[in-house]
Amino acid sequence: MKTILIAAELKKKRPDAAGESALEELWRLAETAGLEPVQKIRVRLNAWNPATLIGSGKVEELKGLIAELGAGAVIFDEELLPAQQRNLEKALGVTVADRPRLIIEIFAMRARTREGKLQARLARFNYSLSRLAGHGGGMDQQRGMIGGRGSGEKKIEYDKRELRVKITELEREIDAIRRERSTQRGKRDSVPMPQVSIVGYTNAGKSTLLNYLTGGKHAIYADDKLFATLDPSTKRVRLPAGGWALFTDTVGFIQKLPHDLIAAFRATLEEIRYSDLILHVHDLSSPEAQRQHEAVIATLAELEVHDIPVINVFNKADAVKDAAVSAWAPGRLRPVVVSALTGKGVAGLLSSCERSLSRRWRDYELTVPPGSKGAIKEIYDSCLVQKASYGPDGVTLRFRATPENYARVSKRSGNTP
Ligand SMILES: Nc1nc2c(ncn2[C@@H]2O[C@H](COP(=O)(O)OP(=O)(O)OP(=O)(O)O)[C@@H](O)[C@H]2O)c(=O)[nH]1
Ligand SMILES: [Mg+2]
Repeated sequence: MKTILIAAELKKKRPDAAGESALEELWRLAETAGLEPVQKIRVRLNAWNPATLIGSGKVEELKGLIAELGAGAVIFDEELLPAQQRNLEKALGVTVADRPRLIIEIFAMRARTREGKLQARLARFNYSLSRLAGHGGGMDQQRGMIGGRGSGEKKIEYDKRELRVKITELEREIDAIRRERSTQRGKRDSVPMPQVSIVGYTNAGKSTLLNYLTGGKHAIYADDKLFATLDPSTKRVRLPAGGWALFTDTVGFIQKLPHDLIAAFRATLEEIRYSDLILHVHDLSSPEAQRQHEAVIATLAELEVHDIPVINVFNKADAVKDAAVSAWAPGRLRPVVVSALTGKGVAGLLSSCERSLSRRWRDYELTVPPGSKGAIKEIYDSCLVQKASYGPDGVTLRFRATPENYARVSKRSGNTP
């Protein structure tokens, strides 16, 4: 469907590159959603119009453009109030949507696992419900839009009830899956390895990086598309000095990520809070790297991720000249520059990960009596073995581990910690 993209801003705001880049991103989002963007326009307004956002004059111009281009949809970069969306649809005679709606549709299209699909549906229903309930104005706004009370209002009440029932059902289903996952996490924790979360703006190269780290063994889907990954995947990665860590690749962030989506995907995203280390992957080749960095920081704050060490990974180094590396605030961010595509810098990145994770490690020594093969394997899996010597009492291992891991393996090998 031919689609016109529109970004509106107030005249009193100085025009900057942000508006243009938001439109370009919206273009890619529209393509990802299977639409055919044909034109992007920026309009500058004296004030926001409560009924149509852009005012009647601009609406008329837009109508002309729609006819001229044969467009079937208009998408706004700004979030539209429910009334504005309906008024615009009525005035323009084509589908009108906004950025949050588009992102929610993409999530619904691209989710693969059952949990991902349910979460995307939940986001969609919540979005629809908030549209029905109206923003702030409540029912009054609805009346204004529909032009009176009566059957329209009853229909809305009915739809709202239906939606609430569906939302409750979905939440229950998601909750069941979540409990299942926390049991899995429990199992994982029984051989606790350090957990590393890979986060970053969509298309930064998170999945490509995890693929490289696992030697391409698991072939996580990576693509030059927005939101290529919706369902998290966790892989075991060997650290340079030995020992393992679990790396989780997850859904990418974007500017103005809709709240309904964050709420619906909260369970998935909250896993980040359990990690020992965060790798924040940046696309160094993007002129928007700084804005993207800020969008990611804002989303992490919204997810209440605090106090976890972060390594700022500047990816796609192969695609830029050196100068770009120092283009913005690198000192403060202490970036580790890599190319996930060629593998350049990745070994150094792993060493940085190990250094960061090892802050909680201590030196231990343990003698495992003969016949406890399981215990030895567990020590090798979850600790950093430095020396093993064989004697009459069994194997004496010198290793580094977190205090929790030491307590566990020493119990397992029949020692009292
Ligand atoms: N030149 C270059 N391209 C890269 C590099 N890393 C990733 N890419 C490309 O960037 C695109 C996005 O990579 P992904 O790994 O899918 O990115 P992602 O961060 O997982 O993206 P989402 O899952 O959509 O959030 C793909 O086309 C990759 O081939 C790199 O180091 N250099
Ligand atoms: Mg990905």
